[in-house]
Amino acid sequence: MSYLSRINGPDDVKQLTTEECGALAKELRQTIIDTVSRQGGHLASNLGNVELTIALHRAFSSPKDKIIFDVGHQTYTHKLLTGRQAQFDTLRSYHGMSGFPCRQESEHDLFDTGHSSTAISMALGMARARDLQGEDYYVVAVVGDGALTGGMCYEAMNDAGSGQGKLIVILNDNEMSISKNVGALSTYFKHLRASASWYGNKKRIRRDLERIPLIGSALAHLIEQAKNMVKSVVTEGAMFEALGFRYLGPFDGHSVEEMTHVFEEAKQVTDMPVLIHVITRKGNGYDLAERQPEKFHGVAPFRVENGLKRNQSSKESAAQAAGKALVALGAEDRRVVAITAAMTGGTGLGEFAEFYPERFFDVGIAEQHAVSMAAGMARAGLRPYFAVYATFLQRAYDQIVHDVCLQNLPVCILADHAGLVGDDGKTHHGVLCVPMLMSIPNLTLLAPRDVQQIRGAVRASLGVDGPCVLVYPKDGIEPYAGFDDPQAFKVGVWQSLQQGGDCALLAYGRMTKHALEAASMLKAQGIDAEVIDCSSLRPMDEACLARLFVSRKKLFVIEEGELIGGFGAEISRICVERGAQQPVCLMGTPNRFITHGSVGQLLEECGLSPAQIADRVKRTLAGTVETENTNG
Ligand SMILES: Cc1ncc(C[n+]2csc(CCOP(=O)(O)OP(=O)(O)O)c2C)c(N)n1
Repeated sequence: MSYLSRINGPDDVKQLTTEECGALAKELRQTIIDTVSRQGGHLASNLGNVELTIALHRAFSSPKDKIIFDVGHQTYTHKLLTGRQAQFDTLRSYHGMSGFPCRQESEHDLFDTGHSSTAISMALGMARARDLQGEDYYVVAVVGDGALTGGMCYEAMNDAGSGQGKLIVILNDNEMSISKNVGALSTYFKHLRASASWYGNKKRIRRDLERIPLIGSALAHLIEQAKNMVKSVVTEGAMFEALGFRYLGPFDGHSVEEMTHVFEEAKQVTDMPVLIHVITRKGNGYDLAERQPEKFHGVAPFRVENGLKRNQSSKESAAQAAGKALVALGAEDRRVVAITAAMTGGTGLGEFAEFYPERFFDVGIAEQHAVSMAAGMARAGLRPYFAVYATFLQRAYDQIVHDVCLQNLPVCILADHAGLVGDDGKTHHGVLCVPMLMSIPNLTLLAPRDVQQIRGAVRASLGVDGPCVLVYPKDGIEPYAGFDDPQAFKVGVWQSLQQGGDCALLAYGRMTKHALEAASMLKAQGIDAEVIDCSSLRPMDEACLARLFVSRKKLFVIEEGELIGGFGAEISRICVERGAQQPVCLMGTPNRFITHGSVGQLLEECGLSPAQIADRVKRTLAGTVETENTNG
């Protein structure tokens, strides 16, 4: 019987000897590799923290003690040790287990998270609530060195450092964010890590001293204490100490014994917060991931023997199309610079970084800073492009409003992963992107329908003398036959892709294709629908709108985004304002957080497949549609 199958919860982990924990770690790694190779997911980070998580569940008593994982992409071992083995093979699938912490799944998950650098704030909040309510438990935040490039961590540490006790921050330092970690802090951590070799020596010396009869143990303890004091106060962890934390480390994050011991030690410090610096190796235990941790950070299903994707696709992704277009723009205009917040590969900026390293900036996981820095660059004469996933852009809302749009600066944001993203689920969908941006003055908002139009829109954005955001989905959509002229993209111009007198379907992004498909289904049923690609969300095509109002055709607005405050809502507002004499029907994502699954399954859940669109149009025109509740 395997050790893992005997673990029904953290109490069972506590029963294991150190050697048994070693065997358990092996089984956990194998389970994670097998499952992720079938389901896709975050591999390298989860292989890196197996022992760390075992030790956490040995030293602390979850759910009484609160363990909060920053981001939450590295919680597979935690899930497997907290009673969720049976569901693990449904990881990230529709109605299956979430790839991130999920409160609905387990009392051991404290927040549903997926965005970085929030754990210390949440932990401090819980610690304060505990103290105020006279309760007694430990609160632990597990934070990566990548996450520690996010400014919120320092806001939280600055706040906690004024004396918050029984708050433990574990810095899981693997030198990697998704790619190599960046900035002055990563250099600082390197210095701290250099003393890890000292720690190895210390263990050996301690072992030797302990062999001395009678006084050996006490002597070793004394020397260790003195060394620890000198070590942390004089050199190591000075930055954390200055923030009011007791710094312990660095320690070997792959030794369950060492970790358990250190965590127990940290529990004794009750009058100030503690930061424990742990060194781990991303991808540990799977050779391919150890050698290419960036490639194996987040993976689609792959073959374990060679690491190759199970479903190879030669299709160009939206990010690749945007990245290539930016490289071309960079060749023509030296003012063009590119910015990423720790997502070079994901946002398609790899080639730009290679071609123009001096014009490429990875600022760390710091979206707010990225936007304000771009404002500075634009103010001083550059044309900055910040490529970012739509969901992470939420964080920089005020910077977009205050630092960019209020100043009317030519900053261009490439908002990738807009709409539904699929298996990463509710923390990662970019369905709030359009509503979030729709109302900001001065902003040009473009939503190209396919990779060809993305190229056209990137090019067109350089001609926009003010703030501009391009939104496009995660998946690349190949140009549709007959509509693939890259020069055709014009700001403020909509394109009628198909004529039809019975009604008009207005769509943007991925939904344009669905509208076309729906229109051909309707045609087969005798309904002629015009299909309009509204890729310029702001400014709108006033001439086209005026024509539609005169025609009195029923309007159907179809968008892969939140209905409230979205493009359709704005069209409705304009209709009311201008006294338009026709009904408007809106289709979009409902006002709730949408689960994980394939994009197709999720679109279906939201009623946005071509067949569902056609059906809704048909029923509406026939007057048989019931009022649909969009707030569910
Ligand atoms: C606000 C935000 N921006 C970007 C990301 C994408 N992201 C997920 S994990 C990650 C790297 C995290 O690195 P680290 O904290 O060191 O954890 P590791 O994966 O190395 O264990 C990034 C950039 C995110 N989750 N949240």
